[in-house]
Amino acid sequence: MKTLAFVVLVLAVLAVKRHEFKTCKDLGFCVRNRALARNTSYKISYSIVPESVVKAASGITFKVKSDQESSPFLTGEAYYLSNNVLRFYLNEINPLHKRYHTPDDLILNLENIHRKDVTQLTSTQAIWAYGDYKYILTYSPINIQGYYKDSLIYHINERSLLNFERYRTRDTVLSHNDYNLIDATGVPGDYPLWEENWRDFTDNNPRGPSSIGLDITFAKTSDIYGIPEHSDSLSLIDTENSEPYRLYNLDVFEFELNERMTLYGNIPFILNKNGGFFWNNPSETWVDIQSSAYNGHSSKRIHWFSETGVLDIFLFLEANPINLVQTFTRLTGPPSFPPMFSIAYHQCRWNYFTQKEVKEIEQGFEDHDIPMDVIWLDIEHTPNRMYFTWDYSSFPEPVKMINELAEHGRKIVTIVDPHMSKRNNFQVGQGFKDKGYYVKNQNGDDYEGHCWPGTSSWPDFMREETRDYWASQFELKNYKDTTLDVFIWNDMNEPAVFGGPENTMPKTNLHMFDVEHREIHNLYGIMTHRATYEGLIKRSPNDRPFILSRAFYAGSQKYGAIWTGDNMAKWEYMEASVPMCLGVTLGGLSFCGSDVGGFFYNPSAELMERWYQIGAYSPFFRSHAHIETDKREPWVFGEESLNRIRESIKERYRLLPYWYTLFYEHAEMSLPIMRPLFMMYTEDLNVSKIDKQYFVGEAIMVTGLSKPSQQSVKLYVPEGRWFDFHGYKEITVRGYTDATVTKDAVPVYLKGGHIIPMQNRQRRSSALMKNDPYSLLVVLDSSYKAKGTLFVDDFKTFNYKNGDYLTSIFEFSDNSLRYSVDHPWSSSNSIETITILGLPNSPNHIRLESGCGNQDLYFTIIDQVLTIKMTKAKINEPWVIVLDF
Ligand code: MIG
Repeated sequence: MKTLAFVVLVLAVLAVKRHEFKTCKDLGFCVRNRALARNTSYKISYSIVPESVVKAASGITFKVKSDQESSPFLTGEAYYLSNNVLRFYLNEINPLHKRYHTPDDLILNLENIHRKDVTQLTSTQAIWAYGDYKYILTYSPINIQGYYKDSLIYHINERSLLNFERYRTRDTVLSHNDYNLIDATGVPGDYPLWEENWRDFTDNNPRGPSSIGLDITFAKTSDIYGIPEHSDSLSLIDTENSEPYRLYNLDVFEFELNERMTLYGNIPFILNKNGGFFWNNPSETWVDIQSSAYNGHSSKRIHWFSETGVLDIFLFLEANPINLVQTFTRLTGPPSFPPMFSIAYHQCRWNYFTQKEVKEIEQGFEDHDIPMDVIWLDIEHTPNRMYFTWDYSSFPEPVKMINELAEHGRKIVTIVDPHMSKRNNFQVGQGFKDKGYYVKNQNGDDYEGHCWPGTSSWPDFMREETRDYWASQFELKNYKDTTLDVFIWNDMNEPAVFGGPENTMPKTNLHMFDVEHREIHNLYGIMTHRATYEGLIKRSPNDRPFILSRAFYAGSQKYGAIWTGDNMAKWEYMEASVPMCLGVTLGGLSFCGSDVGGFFYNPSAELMERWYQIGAYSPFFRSHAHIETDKREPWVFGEESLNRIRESIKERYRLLPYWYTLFYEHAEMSLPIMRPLFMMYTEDLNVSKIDKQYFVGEAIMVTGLSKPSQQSVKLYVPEGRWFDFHGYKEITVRGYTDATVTKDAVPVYLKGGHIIPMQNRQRRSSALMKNDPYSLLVVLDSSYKAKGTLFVDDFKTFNYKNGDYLTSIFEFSDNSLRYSVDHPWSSSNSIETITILGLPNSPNHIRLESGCGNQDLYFTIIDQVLTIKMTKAKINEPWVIVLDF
């Protein structure tokens, strides 16, 4: 096996190698910004110069000075956006080096968003007040308060931690008067301003200190959420006595749980129930959290600081957390609308080594009657990890293999990592080199590092021409022996570099000729993802891409899915997969999943079953395993396990119409798919910390498990009417309860008031369900009402944007079920079964009041579950069914 050398090296350890990663004390900017916050005798004070305030472009521009200096050193801008967001920006007036500011079109979507004028401008304040939203920017000392319905939601720079370190020459010492500082470089302490040495690495930091920091206090707040990705609780914890939360995309090998350590992707967005804050800075960032009283109420004091860049913040105010996430998702989106196959079940392993093995795996799914949409090929399908090419000794006829899968509606995903082999027979790599598109080292030469192919270089995805060139590699004429049934996986795009500082590239590397890697690090992953997305669009403009990425940043939802990286086949990791994806969802990225089964180590049969049961309720549903683990396809654990795993996968397929409608609403309206309970029950204080239990959309509430042999689980049943999805029994308890758990399923509860569209025929892949009839599961609330929607299109193209789709609305009230077509489309699918839960008693008779031709309705009532069979109802024709009692 060609990978053996690496694998042995890599698997020799059992836990995260802490010493391979920096802590706050290893970084000068972290030490001094934190010291500033802790040592309250040191003060920085900045003010807006009142005479400098100018109304411009529907906002204001101004200059900012330190109280220790006579002339301003910062230029600023603030404006209100029509989505009720306030943007506030500060940069140096005359920096010694240009400071990196992420171009808006790289991350943001400002389409249909316009600026709204400042509503009041005085010599001391600028005020924006629109309806329920009000922002007050006070000039001296500079601070901003955000109000929703006249209640203070947050206060920015309340603690005067605003710190803006200007670029300077080495001999510059910023004078200060006792404890009154110009910036945090004046805080006494043992930290470097220029070169930083850590282990064997030297960061010679040639441009010197340039960090920025700011605090925000969330008033009347006992829980605060966001800043994914961390392997910790969803409600963020206080960090006063530990490390702050770190946001610096890294390949953290064998990451541990309950940690504020950084992981593969980061989204600098934080929120409570009414307020959100986006720190738009892609350099290394840390966040400290402290609970303390403010104006006599519990509050959360948050301190942000980044290594460099400009200060560009977005303030959000909304009626509830769903709207906050929605506005943030839209501002950094919109999310891509994934093709149907990609929300079905994926079978992956490092590695399926040969064409023959792929065939056998598919046959296994056929033989065991398990639906499956995609088989994945990890790095071993390439010769010497030269991506975009096939190892023909093991995959002699890739197109034949792909086409045979496609006959059953199935797809292939191949891995394409950003590290490009330097072997001289690798044409794609040679192309990047010849064109000068690689990231440079600080001397301006192509940066070379070590990764899977051996010596490698990394495309500079910050450059548009590099992204274009990368994108063109996916065209069928370039990516040989692929077809339109091939989709892509971008791994290692933090970027991961073997043996590099913290397993990534040096901060002194250069992008776009003069931008240090330090300035853009957290953008590298999303730009890889973007270039690949553009590649699939270039390959076939009307087909919706699917791309899985490991690294991410704010806005990654535009390009596809992410997963939580290299977890372990342990119960705790399965349990943690829920809060981890919930956190990512709060950052706008709903298309999240964990490696089902756990990446490292071998899961027991029971763990595998449980992971399938919960994985079937995560937006991205893929089984994956490390190269050294035992085989673990659904049938290797014996008959009983096979039956349970098959059933959980089939459950996912039955619910695909519901999932697909949710993904459509995610794409079109930026609504989150997975939802923590605090989002759904903003008034219920019991739910603020619940993060092992969550909603899929509004109708389904799932509870994860954490232990083997679990026969019951403590869960919380909020207000509402509830039914068990497995068996349809009504749940009558409320509040915390010990729910019985069988081996066959995790608790899945249906919330009264919703109608869930399903497809109940059993097929081998989602594509083959295209013409299948639909079913409606009507779950009545206590006033015997329910409603739902269904979205249907061709499952794969952008034609829906031109109106080629159907949406229907179904509503049960007054003993009638009304099916209406909201947006018609030529579809021949029918509705076959209607199941109604929660009727007060049994109807005597059921009749069709209008629509769908003459037909008899057959119905049965078993255990208070009413089932109606229809024979001629089409999904594109309205009808009404009446129940007579
Ligand atoms: O250094 O491509 O997280 O899913 O199987 C390991 C091999 C590289 C890490 C990914 C994992 C993938 C593996 N990759």
